[in-house]
Amino acid sequence: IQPVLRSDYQPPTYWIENVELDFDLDPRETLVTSRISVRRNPEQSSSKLDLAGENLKFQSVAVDGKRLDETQYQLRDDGMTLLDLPESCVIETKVLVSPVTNKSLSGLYQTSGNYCTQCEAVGFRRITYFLDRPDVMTTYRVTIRGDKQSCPVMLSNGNRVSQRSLDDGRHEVVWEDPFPKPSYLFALVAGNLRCHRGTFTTRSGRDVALEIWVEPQNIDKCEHALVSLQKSMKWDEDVFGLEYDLDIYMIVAVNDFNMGAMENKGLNVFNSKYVLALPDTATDEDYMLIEAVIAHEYFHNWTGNRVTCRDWFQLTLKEGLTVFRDQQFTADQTSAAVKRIDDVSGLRAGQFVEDSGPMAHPIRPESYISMDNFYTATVYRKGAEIIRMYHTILGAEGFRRGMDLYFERHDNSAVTCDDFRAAMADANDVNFDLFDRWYSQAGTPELTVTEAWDAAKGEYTLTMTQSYPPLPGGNPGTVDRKPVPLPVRVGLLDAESGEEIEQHGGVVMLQSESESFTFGGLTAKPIASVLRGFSAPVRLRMQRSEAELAFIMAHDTDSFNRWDAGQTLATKLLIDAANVISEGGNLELSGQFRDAFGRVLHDDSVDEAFKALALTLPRESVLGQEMAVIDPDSLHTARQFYRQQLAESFQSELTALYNDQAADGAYKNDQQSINRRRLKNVVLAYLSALDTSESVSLVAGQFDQADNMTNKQAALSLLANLDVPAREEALAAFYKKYQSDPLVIDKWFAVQAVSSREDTIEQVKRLTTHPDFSVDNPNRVRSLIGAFTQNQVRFHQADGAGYKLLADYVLKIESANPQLAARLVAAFNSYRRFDESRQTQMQNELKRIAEHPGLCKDVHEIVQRALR
Ligand code: DPP
Ligand code: ZN
Repeated sequence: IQPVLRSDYQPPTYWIENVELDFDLDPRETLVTSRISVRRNPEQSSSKLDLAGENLKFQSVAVDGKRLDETQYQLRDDGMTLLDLPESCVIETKVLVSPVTNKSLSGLYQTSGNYCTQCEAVGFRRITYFLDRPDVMTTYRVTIRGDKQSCPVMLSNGNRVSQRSLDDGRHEVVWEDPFPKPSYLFALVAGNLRCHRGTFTTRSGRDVALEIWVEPQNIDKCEHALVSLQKSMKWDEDVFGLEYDLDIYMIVAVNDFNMGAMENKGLNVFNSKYVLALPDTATDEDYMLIEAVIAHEYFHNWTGNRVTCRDWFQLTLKEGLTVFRDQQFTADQTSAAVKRIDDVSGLRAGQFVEDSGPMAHPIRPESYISMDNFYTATVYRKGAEIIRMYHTILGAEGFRRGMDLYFERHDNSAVTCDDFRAAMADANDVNFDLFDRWYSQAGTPELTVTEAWDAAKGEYTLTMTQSYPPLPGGNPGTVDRKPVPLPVRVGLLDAESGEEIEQHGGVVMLQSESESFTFGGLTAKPIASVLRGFSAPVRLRMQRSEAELAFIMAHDTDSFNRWDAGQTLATKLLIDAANVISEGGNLELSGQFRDAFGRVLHDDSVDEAFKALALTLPRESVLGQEMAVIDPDSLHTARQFYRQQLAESFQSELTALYNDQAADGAYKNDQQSINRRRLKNVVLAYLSALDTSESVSLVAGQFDQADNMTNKQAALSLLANLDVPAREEALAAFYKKYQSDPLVIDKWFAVQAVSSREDTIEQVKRLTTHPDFSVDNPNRVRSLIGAFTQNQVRFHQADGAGYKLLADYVLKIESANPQLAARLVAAFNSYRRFDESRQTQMQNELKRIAEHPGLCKDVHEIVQRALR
């Protein structure tokens, strides 16, 4: 299989001036007729045109009304070549597609009996022959004919321009989208749906109809999504001056969806997980994610749709930027400090791992076999960090100037990451040439910081050095990597009082491999706070005593670093503890850490959400990254030991705190109540670590009495780890109560899959035979198999049973849903980080998958990268 290379980009031989699509909907034989008006690209002289097409049942092709014979075109598995076209003409093709048998959830498919499309990145070619590439932007007129009974609602992009009844029990709707768009933004939805409506008045006074379309039983679960959309529309006007352009904005929720959501012009299609919410069925985190994903897809209307990507290597142009925008939005709606901590935690847990393994790639990749494999944490989250660095360097106003120029130059066109970088530079008269390296190099840089104090001169010096750790062999992103520009936000604290030394706070730029920064006029050696707000996506290496870390935890004015100092301290201690365990020694809780934990517990100056984060120990997967060889068992034991010891040391304080929060009364949805629930459930988790009959009753009591899903799910997750009758009772009660709500049943599967119990693998195997388990529904597969792969201690069980389970499921689903299978198989990517026995077992499973006859190219790509 030949990879596609970034360096191979060629403009098309023809451009498309407009397209008319006709759909005669039928579950097995939907007839798609397309008429595309093409004109030869003036920069090209070829009269040949290659159209992409996949899984299409070809019927006919005609040019300017004349049907072509077989000498005039060539059909291939992946498309069609028209051999001799005039300078401009209309090409009409007719194909049949089969939505009901399409389990890949790409192209036109059925979900819960409704029709739905997914075209990004390359799904449009599964609907019709087309120039299915993002640099071909055109206007669409779409006619849909379908059965009145089964498809009372038929939607596509843009505005509905006509509607009529046909005489055979069918009806017809025509949609026109006035904005030119690439094919990946096309959408069609048809079926039995109901609408939750709202409006938004733009700042220029236009009324936009907002419509959220869902299956009838979900009509009462849409208000949060609607309000989130209204907030997003307002925020983008306020912060970026960006106004919505059509008169209607539709969102459709579907149950079977490979991604989170899709920003199709004027007609977003969402995984129902990111739309539907009631307090009884969705957690506070679900509410927050819904708001963030609604915002993300809405923000794409400008950063993605109006200005799109020239080719798929530029994906981070729209995704990194749009993730950054949704992060800023959420920060404004909630708490900037807490949001930053959550985002960096996510980056470290996911992207850092990706960036140090076989899938490490630059945010702008150089090659791919399947583009679907590059919708990654690197392109999205690291991409957002790169955008954040422009923002840090330029400030909010400078960044806005850059954005304004970007839209001024590139509205309605398909551009590259270089164009974005140039707009940021030109609007601010700043040189961003070196920033190019962030787009072309893979791996997470390490930033090593050392300090020196010159008492005689009153000067304090920080020396910063950057380097890239090696990546597993053969990765093109590792060749000749050069230093990247790093904005490092620094502050100095008075070592006596803990106060900020104001004149020395700010951003220093490390532009080369190593540089020293000196701060003068000091009377005593300060304590430095480095990389405040996580101002660059690096691993910070700075020798710190436990006392210094505790000092920063107590005094830093930067809340990110306060939290991070605690994480650094905990990481050091937990890894020491894991090493003690693997050597058969005895564990002791560090007194330094106990004191620090106690200070956080008693600190009334911070909000509850921050406190919840500061009291939470780093995840086992994050701890593992800091070990030379990941030892999942010792890490798990060490972390459990710390949780239990802390709970015992602070039992009365934790109990008092829990009771205080528990006295809050009925569920409320305001930010403070959300923060308090977050803290309450962190505290409950500590108390549950005591594993006494009182603590079990406390958790079981919360489960029984909870009037909201946040508290209920938190208690259920804790019970799921235990070996007590209350566990089975709670799981049974939960199932019974929510069995008709698939999103809640996903949670039921997931809490069992991430349980730390020793029999988790057996339970997961058993659950794969549960009547509610289905390999056709990605949410369900992710909630059981995907969640299980995140359970470090159980997935990596020494006998390899977890590995076999995963490999079996990858092989079971790969031919039907390659995208989903490829996501799952990536759990093996860190195999080189484990001991030899685990390495060998994972490698053997990878080889077994690699040798599977007819393996899909998505899985093939991940597996062959892992094995090389
Ligand atoms: N659905 C994905 C996203 O919005 C792809 N565009 O990020
Ligand atoms: Zn996106």
